[in-house]
Amino acid sequence: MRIALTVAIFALALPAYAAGHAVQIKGMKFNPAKLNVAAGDTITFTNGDSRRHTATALDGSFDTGRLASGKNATVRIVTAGRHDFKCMIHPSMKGTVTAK
Ligand SMILES: [Cu+2]
Repeated sequence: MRIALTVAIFALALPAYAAGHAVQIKGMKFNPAKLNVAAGDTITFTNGDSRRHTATALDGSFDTGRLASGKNATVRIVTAGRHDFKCMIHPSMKGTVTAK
């Protein structure tokens, strides 16, 4: 009952058009590393590695902050366009969100 209520409140808080996307961080990679979304959508990054990672947009449009092992963070993509992102701790880890 409590769970159903929480889900209902969460659903009401989101605009009707917003979709949720998921990115797993595993083996020092973002999976998927390239996402196509709509402006207003959310992306949940989950860290499946034992070390800390971030998903940080180079244009400042989103940042998960440091995610410890097993933790996740959800960001909203507000503006259309291409948003390249990387892990601030491991700069070789890269990805791209393209929002229309
Ligand atoms: Cu990293």
